[in-house]
Amino acid sequence: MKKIILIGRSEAGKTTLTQALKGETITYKKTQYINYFDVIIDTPGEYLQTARLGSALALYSYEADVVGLLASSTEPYSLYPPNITCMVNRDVIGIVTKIDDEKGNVKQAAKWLELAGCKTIFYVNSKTGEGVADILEYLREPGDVMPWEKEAPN
Ligand SMILES: Nc1nc2c(ncn2[C@@H]2O[C@H](COP(=O)(O)OP(=O)(O)O)[C@@H](O)[C@H]2O)c(=O)[nH]1
Ligand SMILES: [Mg+2]
Repeated sequence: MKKIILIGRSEAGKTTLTQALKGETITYKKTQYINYFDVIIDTPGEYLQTARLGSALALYSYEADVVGLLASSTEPYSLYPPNITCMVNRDVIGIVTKIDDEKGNVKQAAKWLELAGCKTIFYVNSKTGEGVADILEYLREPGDVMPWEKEAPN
């Protein structure tokens, strides 16, 4: 699996998504599976909340194959400057979290991630695991067997 680093403000849902991706349990086509991939680097939100976001991103992204920029549906404004992705020598994907929140605005969060430069955007509810399998598929490399593809034990 490719390794992803998660960036986002405090409360964006990085740690919860990390748990969901590491797969305490993940939901795929309505069935739950346990996942054992160790594919994630969780970061403190403070990186995003400083003026030096660009250099922090550039530095830490070297540890990973993919950078995931998070925006939750409930964020009041975006902390991402336009086209921040050009600072990073890695693939950058956008991840909208808390898509289940009634007070959230999923479209607005996705727009902010697009403005930041994300070409691909994923949508997740880390609490139920909805959408999490799509990110794992994106991180998949040739030869990787996904948890839901393993044969059921007899
Ligand atoms: N409803 C809902 N709540 C979420 C989701 N992801 C995270 N949360 C909640 O949002 C809060 C902050 O999440 P956390 O993962 O600690 O954010 P972090 O600061 O970015 O690591 C916690 O109370 C989580 O339970 C989600 O997809 N849906
Ligand atoms: Mg956290």
